[in-house]
Amino acid sequence: MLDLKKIRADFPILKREVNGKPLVYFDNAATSQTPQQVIDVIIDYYSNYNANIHRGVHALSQEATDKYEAARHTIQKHFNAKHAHEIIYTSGTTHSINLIANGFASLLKKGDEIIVSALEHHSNIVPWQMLCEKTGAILKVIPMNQDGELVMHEYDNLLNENTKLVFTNHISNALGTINPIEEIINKAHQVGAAVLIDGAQACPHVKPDVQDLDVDFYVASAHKMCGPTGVGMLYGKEEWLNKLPPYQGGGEMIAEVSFTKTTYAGLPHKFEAGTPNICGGIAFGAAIDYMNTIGFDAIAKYEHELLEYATKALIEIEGLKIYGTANNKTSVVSFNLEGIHPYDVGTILDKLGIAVRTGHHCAQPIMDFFKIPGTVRASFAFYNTKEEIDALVSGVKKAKMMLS
Ligand code: C6P
Repeated sequence: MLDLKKIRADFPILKREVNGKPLVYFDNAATSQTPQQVIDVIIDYYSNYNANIHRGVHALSQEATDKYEAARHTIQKHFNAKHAHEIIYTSGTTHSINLIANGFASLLKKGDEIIVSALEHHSNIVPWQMLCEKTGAILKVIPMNQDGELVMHEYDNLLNENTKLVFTNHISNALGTINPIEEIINKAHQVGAAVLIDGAQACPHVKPDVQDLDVDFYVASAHKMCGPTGVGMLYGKEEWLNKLPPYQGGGEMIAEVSFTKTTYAGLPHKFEAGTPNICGGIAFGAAIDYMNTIGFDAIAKYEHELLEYATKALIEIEGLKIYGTANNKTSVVSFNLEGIHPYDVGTILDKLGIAVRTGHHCAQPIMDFFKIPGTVRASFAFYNTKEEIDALVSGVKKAKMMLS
């Protein structure tokens, strides 16, 4: 059981009003809110030990370095990576994916194949298209069905000895579908392909074990799991990270530099050129600590209750259609009211203090599949309540009345 009163008191933003109404924040899939415990860590960093890391002998630099590296260990432990140097700090999921796509440019040749899923966010489509343009590799897509589930027997047909990389998200941002990543990983490994899983939408809800999954790469953003924006991580198996070339050149990522030859630093620094988001990295660790004190089992159970409660109430509204009806899904409800543009519904909800996302959710191929311009997406976090869902349902009814 979650102590909702105590949890909500941790989030100062939940006390504010929007348009004269109490804020109901249901845009958690875009970015989650930040608890005071993480805000305090950010304030502490800039108030007491702001300094560049891995560079100075002075006390502030050493303190900042120690805390930044301690946060890397927190991330390692959370994802159960074998080594801390398998955790690369990045600016977020998009950066992590581009780093891998760039690295694979030197490993792929014409005719090699990359498999992605039909449920991908644009950040999981465009970098692979760019990689294919560069290398002559071919992009193949695992199709989806009307429930927003991947058609797994089609995946079997796509895999072959030319498959070099398989890429899917763990959970779809637009529909909430939880993908069968264990099966995806096992089958890809049977043909010798590497697997990258985008955990951006999974990490706020579940605690992935990268060794147990035997995944080659796993990526996430801090801002979707109670941390700040502009920081994220890439987990990569040591042997894969050693195989990939550096992404960017600059300070920090070198062993020695001369005008005739430069040698690169070892892991993880080879992939961390320049001054990183130091405060962000430390706060990322604090966010993970915070979420673990709430507990991922309790989070998943409560969010499932919210999902069922919202789904049941919303489908009773005549003319409302939910997109994404997979058996296995997380706390995201994407829907439309018949004949009404999602943007108009979102605008009315905003007037009522309810924050939802509207549009294609950076997943245009999913919207094309359903032949719609977009949806209204309400995404719930562990600090949301059933009373807030009641407010959403009555807001949607009001929007329907005003716009019909
Ligand atoms: N989805 C959403 O509203 P960044 O922006 O790099 O932190 O994350 C990109 C990203 C990658 N994969 C998935 C599955 C995602 O959901 C996102 C971000 C947000 O759905 C903003 S578009």
